[in-house]
Amino acid sequence: MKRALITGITGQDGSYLTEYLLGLGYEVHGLMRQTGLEQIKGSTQFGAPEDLYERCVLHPISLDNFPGLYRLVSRWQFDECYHLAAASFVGETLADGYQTIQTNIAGTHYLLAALCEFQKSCRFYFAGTSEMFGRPRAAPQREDTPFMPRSAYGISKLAAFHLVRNYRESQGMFCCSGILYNHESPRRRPEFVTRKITLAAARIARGRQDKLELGNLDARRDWGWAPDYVEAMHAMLNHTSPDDYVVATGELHSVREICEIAFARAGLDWSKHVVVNPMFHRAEEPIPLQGDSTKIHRVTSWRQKTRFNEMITTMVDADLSRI
Ligand code: F7E
Repeated sequence: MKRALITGITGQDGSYLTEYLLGLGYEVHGLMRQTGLEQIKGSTQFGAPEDLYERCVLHPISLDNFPGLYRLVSRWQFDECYHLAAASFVGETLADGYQTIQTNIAGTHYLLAALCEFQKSCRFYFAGTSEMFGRPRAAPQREDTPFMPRSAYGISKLAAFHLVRNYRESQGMFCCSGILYNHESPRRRPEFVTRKITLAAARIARGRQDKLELGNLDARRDWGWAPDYVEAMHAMLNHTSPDDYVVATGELHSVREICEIAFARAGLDWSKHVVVNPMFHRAEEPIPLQGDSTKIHRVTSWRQKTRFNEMITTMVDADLSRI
């Protein structure tokens, strides 16, 4: 039986990856903060099966606890480590980004250093992001497109991405980074725009809310389905050699399209409820964040299975059934 360690196990991706690996017969271990029990309650509230974490071994160690990480990897041998934990909100300003930069860079370094010391053969996945491209010079972006991050989050993820690559090249470790574009699900936290919209559409349909305030309705992103994307993480670690891969749909859609689909699914006319509030407006990139996943398609059998419309309607249905 293979044993995997997942950091950020209670997040959206962590919960889907846990289900996927348990289904493949893995023994799953998860890292969580000391406040983890509350987190677990929070994540089941967002739709993970109630008993999911009872089927795992949980370790209440935060990423900044270097001695704790050392003790963990000196006691347990892992075949695969999925490093998903991160501060992940892009809208945060640079001036407020100290914690994000500290956690995302140092946490990755601590984990890699501990694995390198005690179990160099453990395969390591790092959750990179399209935000490393930030304001790209070309679209669609591929693995060789120059990085130009423009948020504390993107900058910290890019520094960690380079750390991961260096451990691969200088230590010979099996380290992969996924450069994942936006990926969504009913377990997405409501501060992200897809879930903000599907939750509001459901609440409005149930008479719990009247208006939804959004930023730029013309903002476009390459949105995929989170359960599909965790399978890409596993595919990378189970390939014969380590590498970095863009994981995206290659399709662009706008915030307005999400509103149209989500509100129609809830039986509503979006234009009667959505209002623009400049407070949520972010500078748009003149060239869109749109990924080219040719490489992972060529190298592994991974394919995206769920399309945009189905993703949004599934999210609305989940929110309607919860309210
Ligand atoms: O924004 C626009 C906003 O906050 C998507 C994270 O997982 O994906 C995610 O980051 C778009 C942006 O996600 C609102 O300006 C308009 O253009 O859902 P989001 P994100 O910032 O793209 C990347 C790949 C990650 O790695 C991140 O961790 O929607 N938008 N109006 C809005 N966004 C929000 N949040 N709220 C609005 O009212």
